[in-house]
Amino acid sequence: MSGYDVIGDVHGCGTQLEALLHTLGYQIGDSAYRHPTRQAIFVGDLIDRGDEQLRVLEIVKAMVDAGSAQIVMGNHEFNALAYHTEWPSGSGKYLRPHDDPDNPWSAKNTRQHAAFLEQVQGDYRRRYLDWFATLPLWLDLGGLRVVHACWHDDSIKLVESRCGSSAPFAELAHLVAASTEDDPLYEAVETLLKGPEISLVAHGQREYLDKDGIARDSARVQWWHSEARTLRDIAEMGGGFTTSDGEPYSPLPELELSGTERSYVYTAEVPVFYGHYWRQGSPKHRHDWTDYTACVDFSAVKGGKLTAYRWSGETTINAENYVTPD
Ligand SMILES: [Mn+2]
Repeated sequence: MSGYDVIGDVHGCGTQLEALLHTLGYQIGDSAYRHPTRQAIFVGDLIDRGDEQLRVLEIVKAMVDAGSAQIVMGNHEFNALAYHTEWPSGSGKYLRPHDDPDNPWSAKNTRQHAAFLEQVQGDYRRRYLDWFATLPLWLDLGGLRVVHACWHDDSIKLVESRCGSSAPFAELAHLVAASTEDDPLYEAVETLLKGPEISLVAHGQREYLDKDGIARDSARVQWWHSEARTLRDIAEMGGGFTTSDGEPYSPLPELELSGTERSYVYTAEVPVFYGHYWRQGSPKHRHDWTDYTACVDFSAVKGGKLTAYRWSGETTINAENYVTPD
């Protein structure tokens, strides 16, 4: 093996996936795409939104089964598992609520999952849900690391000590715990699959309106900025520059972070690749990568390009190694 091609969130974009695999030099064999000397790694979120989800699942599972790819779980694979798991058994309730008139999130969860429900049915659905349950939450391959949203040592240690595995959801009890808000496993899995957030209100700041006009009291943590030391450095507010009262949002203060907040900042000197963050435009902007972190999600299903990072043993990220389809 001469290296790995880390492929961003596919979100059901089958045509783009095949174009990218061709650009990277993968060829279809009897059962799966392969490269003579390299292996693909998927960062999760194969499903959600796009209209070729079944095709994408067929391509990627065949590659994983053939040993020509590896994959980590994304938040949408996790959500699908929870959506389709009835708990307690026989209750008509699900770990991710739906068809539940008493639960205000019920209809939203079904709307978000509609494309999968429509496209992946019957035996196929069972087959791919069973496969999702086997996916690891992270991969540590020595010279590089891969996770869907955030590499966080404390969360990884918690999953390992609690579940004894990086792929905990073949056991139903772990899926139940990870769907229970006050369980520490819930927090750890949220951090790895959705990324950490920081409370602005707890730091004396006001709520802000995000790009969809929704009032928010917390911001995304820019865990990839190894130099981040203060609230201003670390908080990412998704285009929110107005308070929830419609006033301009003043710059965040340079407040010190707590120990837990600081623990999210990635300071290891091992390249880590992640998706999840819906980056826009060219992958070569410095915002999207640092010496040791590289985002590979460039919004394939929202008009961006499905993107890979071609890693060949380098010890620091080189933005020239991002690849998009020809
Ligand atoms: Mn995601």
